[in-house]
Amino acid sequence: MVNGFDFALEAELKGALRKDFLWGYATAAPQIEGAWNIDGKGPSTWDVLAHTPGRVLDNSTGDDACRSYDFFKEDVKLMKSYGVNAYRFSLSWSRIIPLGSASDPVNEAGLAFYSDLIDELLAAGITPFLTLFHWDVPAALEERYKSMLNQDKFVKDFVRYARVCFERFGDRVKHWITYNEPGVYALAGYAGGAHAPNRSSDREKYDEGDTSTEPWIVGHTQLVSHGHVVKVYRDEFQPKQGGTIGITLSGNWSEPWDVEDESDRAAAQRALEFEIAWFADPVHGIGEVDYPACMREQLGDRLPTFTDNEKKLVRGSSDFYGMNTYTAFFVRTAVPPGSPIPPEDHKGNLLWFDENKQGVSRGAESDTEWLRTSPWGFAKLLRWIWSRYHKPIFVTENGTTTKGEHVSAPPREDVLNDTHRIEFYRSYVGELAKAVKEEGIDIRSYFGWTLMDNWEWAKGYTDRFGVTWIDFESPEKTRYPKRSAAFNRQYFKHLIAEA
Ligand code: GBH
Repeated sequence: MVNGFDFALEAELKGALRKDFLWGYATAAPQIEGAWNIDGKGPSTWDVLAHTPGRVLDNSTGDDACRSYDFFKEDVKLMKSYGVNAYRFSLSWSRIIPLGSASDPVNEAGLAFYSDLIDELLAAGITPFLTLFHWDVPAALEERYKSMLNQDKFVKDFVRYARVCFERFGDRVKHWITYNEPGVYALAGYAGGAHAPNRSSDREKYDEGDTSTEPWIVGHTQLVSHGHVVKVYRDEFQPKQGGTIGITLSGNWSEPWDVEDESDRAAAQRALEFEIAWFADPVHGIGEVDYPACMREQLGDRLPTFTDNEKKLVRGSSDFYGMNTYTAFFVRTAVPPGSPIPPEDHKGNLLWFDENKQGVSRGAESDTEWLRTSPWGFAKLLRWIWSRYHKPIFVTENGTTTKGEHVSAPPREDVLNDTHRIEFYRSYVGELAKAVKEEGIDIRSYFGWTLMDNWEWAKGYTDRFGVTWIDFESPEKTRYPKRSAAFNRQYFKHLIAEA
């Protein structure tokens, strides 16, 4: 027993993770910073969304969120008390360049905020991982030219923004991520439409957009602009700064509903390829640079093609496989062969189930519809990614909500004793350690999602993913550590090899 936590079952995993394994928590600027219009910050598309009635489930905004802009020093202290050695956070582009474009001025106050945060982290012995883009486009770029729908203009602006960040922070920051989950950004913002910039073919809800084409264009713009940024980093900064750079992809495991059924097995493979290989094949694959064949087959020329130059930019453009994953699903084929698949379909013609044919559940329920505890799927996904791409894996997000945390402050001990979340981390991190120990899969980091309850995008404050409970009613957004924070501290101490 270590501080009340028992690792008897994990005894054989002691020291399984490399001694320089990086672990900590991940966050995103719009979800925690607040200060949405302070010190010169320009509005982002998420600020526009939040200030449009009816777009956020609880009608909240991220105007204040956790006020991490004001309390970042407290947050670093909190992380230190949690025993982490790394922190992944995103930069708000419109805090750094309020109007966003390559010819717009930078905002020194915004740069100073991130510079101070980086210094504070380093002084605490915490390695910063910076994400350049976690979904918040400067609103001015959306207004001027529809941002990612205009690849040429967007590439120039994104490259210049990245360059400013490398110039100002690259002396101290050695871990860069260009995009967080380009696929989720493209689908939630341009297919489903619930995320910024709220584009979709669904005219009952959204004024503009075309679900059948725009997500694929936006995905392509992200891949190509990522490639350009990586080239700039490698040519101009990496030689002297010596850091690493890559892209983080989202992806959950998909399992056939009936493993005996060929059509279900094909569905599961399509699910993985539409969700993951969409980006991972062009970046990490071998052979001809293109999107997966099953996507081409279903989407035809609605899926962009890569020019020769784009192929060169994109292939090999990530030093590692950045992996965000949460859960697993059972899947079947929706429309049978021979019948037309609707042009709005963007997931590979699938149906989803919580139980398989034998009635086995995908896992324990969380407080979030789509999310169940499915460590078995994580174990399979790690192996699928490793065998298909063979790149060092950085797990950059993984975590859960848990029922019963919507209480008023101060939260009682039993609310803070988040056993469901502890079991989530115990099982997923245990699978990660097993994959390293038993199969030699090269895994180098683990970031829990997330440091503290936050503004969960279009779900507002209704999803609490944190290892810290936040009193959103209090002016100072009081932080209360949950027991999972203490659990992870002890667990990683057990799992990481001693220096
Ligand atoms: C991550 O995305 C984000 O990077 C992070 O900012 C966010 O806070 C975290 O997840 C928790 O949600 O409603 O059935 O259509 C994870 C990928 C993709 C998961 C979209 C939820 C919606 C499923 N997300 N998905 S559904």
